[in-house]
Amino acid sequence: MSEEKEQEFDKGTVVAERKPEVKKPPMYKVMLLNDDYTPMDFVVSVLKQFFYKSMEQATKIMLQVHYDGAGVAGIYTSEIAETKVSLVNDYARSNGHPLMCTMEQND
Ligand code: TYC
Repeated sequence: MSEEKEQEFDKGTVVAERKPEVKKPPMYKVMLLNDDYTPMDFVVSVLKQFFYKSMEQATKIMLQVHYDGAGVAGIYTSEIAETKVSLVNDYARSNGHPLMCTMEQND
């Protein structure tokens, strides 16, 4: 029975609230790490192609990684995050760049 239906049957009786039956899945930050060799425009193209960032957003994230050492490309469920990490690392390697993409749980 839906929660709405149950409330109708309760007819104004005060009932304890139930905890939600579905839990949010753990989420993972997909990170890009800085290095001294990958060209900036390659990193920007990765952020556009794999993380659907605009030119502006991609440039901002790339510069954050360049100056701070790491930055968040996106936040996803485990399977999607794992897939992004593999695709980006394979793409960087097949283009001869050492760019590293990793994931870490977002709390
Ligand atoms: N530091 C690189 C350079 O100066 C640029 C760069 C940015 C590399 C972000 C990796 O994830 C990265 N060419």
